[in-house]
Amino acid sequence: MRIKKFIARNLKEGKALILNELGEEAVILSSRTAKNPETGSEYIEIVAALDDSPNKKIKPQKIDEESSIGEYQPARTRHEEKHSHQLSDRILDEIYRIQNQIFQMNENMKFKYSGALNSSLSDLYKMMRRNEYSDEFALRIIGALAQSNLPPNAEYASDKLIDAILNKIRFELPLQSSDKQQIIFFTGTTGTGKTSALVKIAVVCKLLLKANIMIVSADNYKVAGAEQLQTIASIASIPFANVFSPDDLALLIKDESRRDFIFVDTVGRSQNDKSQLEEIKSFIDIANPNKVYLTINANSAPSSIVDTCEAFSAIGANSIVLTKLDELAMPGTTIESLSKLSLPIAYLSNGQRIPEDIEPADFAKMKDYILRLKEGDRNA
Ligand SMILES: Nc1nc2c(ncn2[C@@H]2O[C@H](COP(=O)(O)OP(=O)(O)OP(=O)(O)O)[C@@H](O)[C@H]2O)c(=O)[nH]1
Ligand SMILES: [Mg+2]
Repeated sequence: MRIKKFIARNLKEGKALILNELGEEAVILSSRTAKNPETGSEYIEIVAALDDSPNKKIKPQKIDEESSIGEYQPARTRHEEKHSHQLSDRILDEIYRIQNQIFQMNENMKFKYSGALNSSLSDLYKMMRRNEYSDEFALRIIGALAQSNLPPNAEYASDKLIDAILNKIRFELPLQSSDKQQIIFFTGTTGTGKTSALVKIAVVCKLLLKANIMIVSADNYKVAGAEQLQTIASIASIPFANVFSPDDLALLIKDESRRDFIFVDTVGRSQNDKSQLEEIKSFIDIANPNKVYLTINANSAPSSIVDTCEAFSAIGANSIVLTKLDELAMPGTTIESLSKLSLPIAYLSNGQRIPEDIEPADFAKMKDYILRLKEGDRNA
């Protein structure tokens, strides 16, 4: 839409100027008479517009010699009323057009590399971006796929994509029987499911491996934390003990040498609190465990997953139990951060039921979660 102001000595001259410059399709938006302060002579100021957008819907009011615009009228004429409605319709049209452009710009920014990819790779790229994979990660995966002479078949390419992502995640076998005593720690940030995972895995070891097991709580910070674990242990007929210091734990491990497994629960600590992490490390160091699991809530922010893994690796964590997968809304970000981690994943926890909602982690089960991601894309 072009909008222009015209100054003329009178209406007739003003309309002639508009007709000359904007043509017959132009409409008058406003007009007013004013006085030149220097000469004292009157002049008329007219604002006119021409809708030259290709998809204009409303036929503008034409300017003709009979129109009464510009002359002072205290009340609005029917002509002006109609004119005003046409104007607001056009302004609305313009707002919709701008909104559409902004949406298009956003889409272009989100999928900024899709134009440079062939159609099947572009579909995959868009699917990853919609599922919150970062541009950098999506392009790395797409680049690897492109080099593998991908056929132009989206279904096949998508399967290859999933494999490429999963190949970046390491998996580890669940606990196995051994003829030696095994000490298993559970560590992680607050509320990520340490105690639940411990009980689930302990019960599975007792039932499936017919192992002689014991549960120990080194979490004496949380009010009723140890009591809660003791209650569950007693329901499952699993011996339970509390330890208050690393030395307590060392003594207990010695006294309980006939146990196949001793599962040790620890207090939830922030990955950012080095001194509190050191305290957990003092228990780990003295016990010399076979496995130190780190529970990671699959719904945590990607940066926190990476930071947590680094901080807990530094105190001895060497394997991951990925929890709360049943609450996962957007797997893209989680899968991407997991593929950056140095630790393997051993178990997947997907609910609160003990012991049902835990399973050994592997390629196929993780693939199920990514397939859900594709489902999300279909609904997007
Ligand atoms: N939906 C869902 N909830 C879970 C899962 N694992 C644990 N929870 C729940 O998460 C909450 C915290 O679990 P806990 O096992 O107490 O977590 P924690 O890490 O021991 O917590 P702190 O000892 O307080 O640090 C409980 O309500 C659990 O039932 C899971 O896989 N899915
Ligand atoms: Mg706990």
